Amino acid sequence: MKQPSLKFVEEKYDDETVKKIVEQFQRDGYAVLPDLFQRESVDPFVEELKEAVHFDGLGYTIPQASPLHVWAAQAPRVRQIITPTLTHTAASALPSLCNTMWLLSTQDLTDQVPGWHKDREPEGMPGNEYHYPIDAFVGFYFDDVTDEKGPLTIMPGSHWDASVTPYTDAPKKKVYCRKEDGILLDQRTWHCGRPRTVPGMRYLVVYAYYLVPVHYGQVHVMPDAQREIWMKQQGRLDQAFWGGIFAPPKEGE
Ligand SMILES: O=C(O)CCC(=O)C(=O)O
Ligand SMILES: [Fe+2]
Repeated sequence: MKQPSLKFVEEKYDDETVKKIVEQFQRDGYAVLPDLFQRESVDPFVEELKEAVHFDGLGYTIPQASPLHVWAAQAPRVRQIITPTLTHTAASALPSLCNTMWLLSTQDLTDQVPGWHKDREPEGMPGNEYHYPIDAFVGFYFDDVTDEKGPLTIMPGSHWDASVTPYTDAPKKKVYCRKEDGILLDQRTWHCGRPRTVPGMRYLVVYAYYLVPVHYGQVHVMPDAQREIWMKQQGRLDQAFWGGIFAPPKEGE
């Protein structure tokens, strides 16, 4: 396949913008990441997604081998914002893409639109002091989101204040982004999707990022002996121990 049509804004955010985004992320548990893509390139990309989507009998999917699957994950401004989002010690760790999830729905097929939930539990915040999350997600809707298109809805502050839950009167906030934006989310917040109420597909891809301890510019090659062991592991504990976040490729692949 030719290169996907989606084009990135290459220019990095200035320091003031990074500071504002990180402050909002820490306070509210989310922030819109503006202008990640060149706006006029988004619709042609959505046309390519439309071509790639197929119905597997249960729901809509995009083949994992399609270059479209992970293309948007590399937006330079997303890569820039992940490190200060997850640590104040920028020199010590590099951002890495650790999960990709497509959630495709229509007015009539809403199974992939989640109700209120948290993706992560707070990692111990008894005094409501802030702790960095160990990973963060960025969601792309590739659309100018309105009420009819199903905005992400979140409870600001619920990532650090356990008394803020959907079962209280605490405020719920719909997050509207434009097609060239993404939404950075702390997965410890209470949040939900909303179904689209007009014809067409609700596209959402969620990329999760974490920081890997790659110090002093060195990327290590896995020793052959470790690879041999990793390839043979079945259980998730052993797969993660030997290989990190991803399960090993099957032998021969
Ligand atoms: O559908 C949405 O807008 C939210 C999706 C979501 O909660 C998730 O991917 O964890
Ligand atoms: Fe979620």
